[in-house]
Amino acid sequence: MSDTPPKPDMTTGSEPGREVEQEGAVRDKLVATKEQWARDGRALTGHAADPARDRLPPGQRLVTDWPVLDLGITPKVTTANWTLAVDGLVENPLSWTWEDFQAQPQESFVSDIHCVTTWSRYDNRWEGVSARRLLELTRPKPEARFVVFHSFDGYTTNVALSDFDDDGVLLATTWEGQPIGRDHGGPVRIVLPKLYFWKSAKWVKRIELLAGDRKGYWEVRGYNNHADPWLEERYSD
Ligand SMILES: Nc1nc2c(c(=O)[nH]1)N[C@H]1C(S)=C(S)[C@@H](COP(=O)(O)O)O[C@H]1N2
Ligand SMILES: [Mo]
Repeated sequence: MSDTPPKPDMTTGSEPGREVEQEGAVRDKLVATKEQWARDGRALTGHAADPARDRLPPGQRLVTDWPVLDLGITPKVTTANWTLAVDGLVENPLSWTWEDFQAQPQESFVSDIHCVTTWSRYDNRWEGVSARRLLELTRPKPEARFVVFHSFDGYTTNVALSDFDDDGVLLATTWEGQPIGRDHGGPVRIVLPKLYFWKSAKWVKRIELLAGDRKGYWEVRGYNNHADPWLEERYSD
């Protein structure tokens, strides 16, 4: 019943991966507002929708720009200091530099973004390494069922391995043919097109595979563990 895991602290010292300089500070007011939204059930319509019939999930509105949304810390990650660790319950843990990443087959995928703050943006062309390629190389152990993404700003978010091991899931480096900018999580961010965008970790530095689920930054603050926009899985029950 009282499921209160420790709040992730916003330091990166205990995580594998190179330290990078941070710019800015956590926007406490924004965090408090979003925690209030979760308590209020803000933007819930009470209706599910069918992605085969509709394009816009319930309670969403279309935008044509691309808003920047994060905790307020912008890590100074570059292609020179970026590293990625994939560890936990995998047969073949890996540690990549930018060059290692670029040596992998690159795939392209077009998807829509749905943010829990109610904006959606259609037809984003992403390019990068697919989650499936990463899993093929690292080979999750049979008991691995969950994934936690760790980012250079200290952010974390969690998904089921089955949601990571899915079509269109990318470690993305370009958007609309351009390198993803620092504000949007470049040089490498996760894109999970079937889930609300808070699951798509910016500035990813570590992907950890686990047997048991472990909630991330927003998930411990009242946001839904699964986050399917078609089912309006905005908040936890
Ligand atoms: N590392 C990191 N990733 C993050 C966040 C963050 O604060 N830090 N915020 C999440 C949230 S709440 C959203 S809506 C999207 C926003 O991505 P964008 O700024 O590129 O639109 O990033 C997600 N990934
Ligand atoms: Mo968000």
